[in-house]
Amino acid sequence: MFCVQCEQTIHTPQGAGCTFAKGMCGKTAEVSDLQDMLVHVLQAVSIYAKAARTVGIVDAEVDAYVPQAFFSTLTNVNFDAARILDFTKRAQAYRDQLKARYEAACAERGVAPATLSKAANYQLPENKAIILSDAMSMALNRDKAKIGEDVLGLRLLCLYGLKGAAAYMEHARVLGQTDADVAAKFHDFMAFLAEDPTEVAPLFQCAMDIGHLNYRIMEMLDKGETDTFGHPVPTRVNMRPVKGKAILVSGHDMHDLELILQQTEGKGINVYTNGEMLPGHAYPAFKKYTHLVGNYGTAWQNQQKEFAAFPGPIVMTSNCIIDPNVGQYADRIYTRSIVGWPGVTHVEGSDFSVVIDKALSMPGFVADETPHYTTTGFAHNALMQAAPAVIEQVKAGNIKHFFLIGGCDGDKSQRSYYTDLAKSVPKDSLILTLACGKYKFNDLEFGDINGIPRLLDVGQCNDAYSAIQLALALAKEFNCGVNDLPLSLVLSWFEQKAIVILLTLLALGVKDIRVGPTAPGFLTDNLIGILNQQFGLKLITTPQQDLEEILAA
Ligand code: FS2
Ligand code: SF4
Repeated sequence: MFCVQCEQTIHTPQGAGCTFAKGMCGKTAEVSDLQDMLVHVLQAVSIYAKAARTVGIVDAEVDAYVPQAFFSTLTNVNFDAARILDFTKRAQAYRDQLKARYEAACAERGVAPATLSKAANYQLPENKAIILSDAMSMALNRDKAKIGEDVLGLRLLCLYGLKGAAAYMEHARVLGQTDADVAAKFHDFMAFLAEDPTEVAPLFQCAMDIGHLNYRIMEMLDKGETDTFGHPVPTRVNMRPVKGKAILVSGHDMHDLELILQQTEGKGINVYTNGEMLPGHAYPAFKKYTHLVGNYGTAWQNQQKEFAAFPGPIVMTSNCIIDPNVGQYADRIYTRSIVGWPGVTHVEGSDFSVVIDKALSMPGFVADETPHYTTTGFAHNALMQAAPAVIEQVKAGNIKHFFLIGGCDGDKSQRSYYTDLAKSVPKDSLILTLACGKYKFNDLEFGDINGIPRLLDVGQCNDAYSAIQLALALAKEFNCGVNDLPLSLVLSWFEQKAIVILLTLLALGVKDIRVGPTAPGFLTDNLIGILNQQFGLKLITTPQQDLEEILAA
């Protein structure tokens, strides 16, 4: 196995990655190799989807399937070898159908089909041992000695960024948002990467193009969420348990949260959000569900302790899942969509009876705890409504700086940096936050500046879109560029959604972003140097040093 896609990978020597029997996340070598195979076959589908478009064939089912199955290869999404293999077989079936349709259309037009690469026509062997042996030759670092670490790093930057974009495409699709042009570009990138590119410039361009594409995808997802559930409104959320039976919903999928709320109504079950579901409380469509009582737990890395203590079933609608056997709750955690853990019940379709029955059979919380609140829901509409007051305070000199401190959480001790930074920013600063990294400080009291809360939780990782909208609006008001604003972005990364958000910000020209807690293992010092030179991208140091530099700039 070779996997270097997340922050917890093995860093010594630089770029080493997880290469033994199991990754640091618990992914087995078998699952990792099968995921490499899945990526390979999905790229073959994309090669044919691209070719098919030249003869007018656009298949919406294929366009949806490729990013959906690709999503299963992100960190902490699917650890189930049997399901990864099923996804691969289905991908091959789609490839074969497209190939047949493409060749028939060419014959009909009297043109010769394009000569496509060997990779496009790979045939999955019947025997699993042979599949695994083939998969080993598809390891992402297979030609590292030939191409060098920088080219490999750039290929991985593109591939991992594209994985993040695929995840957001799937989240958008669930909410009815698809776009054939976006799908076409997505297939183009998959096909490009399947060719094992070796030139630095086109790879850099590809990374930026993926960033631009993801901006459009985040816009689609935002539309899907706000059209379906309304525009988030600032909402106080209780972070302590309430007496009664309980279901916990984690991940990013608001559609699943809605289904669970509908099906539990009147059944005497309280529903709690976890991790990235917290912003769900802010959507108007969920306000009518009084049994959506609060948020339980913090970010993904604490789930083995927190889920073990939760007296009800847990639904993982997307990333991040980690080994449920450690906390002995594998019999009451349920996976959805592309999420998988071997032996854990997977709920297909829209019927959550199995989860509801489990909740009814369990004790739930026996007593209320003293409430403790956090506030979420400062997505773009709420931010725009607050913008005139914010601008007034900026002009009056009461707000001097904006910090965006957000991204993924994780278990490295260096991540206390983000708590310390949030606590140390000057009192005349506003802090915007998003994604699960907010749990490093969203239970703290930051006060307000003349009625404007100093901590503004924008939402999930994909709600970076809202933060970008605010930055654009402020830049317009002050007649300057986004980089001229007193706005500093200090991001924490963990998995591939964060990589694509970083690419999006870079593609939009946002400069001087700080990233931590460590550099991605797949980026060489050389590549970090280039990103620093071109975009001013920096790694975090200490809160004091970074703050001094930011405020002096
Ligand atoms: Fe946090 Fe995990 Fe949001 Fe990431 S719950 S690190 O997948 O996408 O953020
Ligand atoms: Fe290692 Fe991260 Fe890959 Fe898991 S996802 S195998 S921890 S690099």
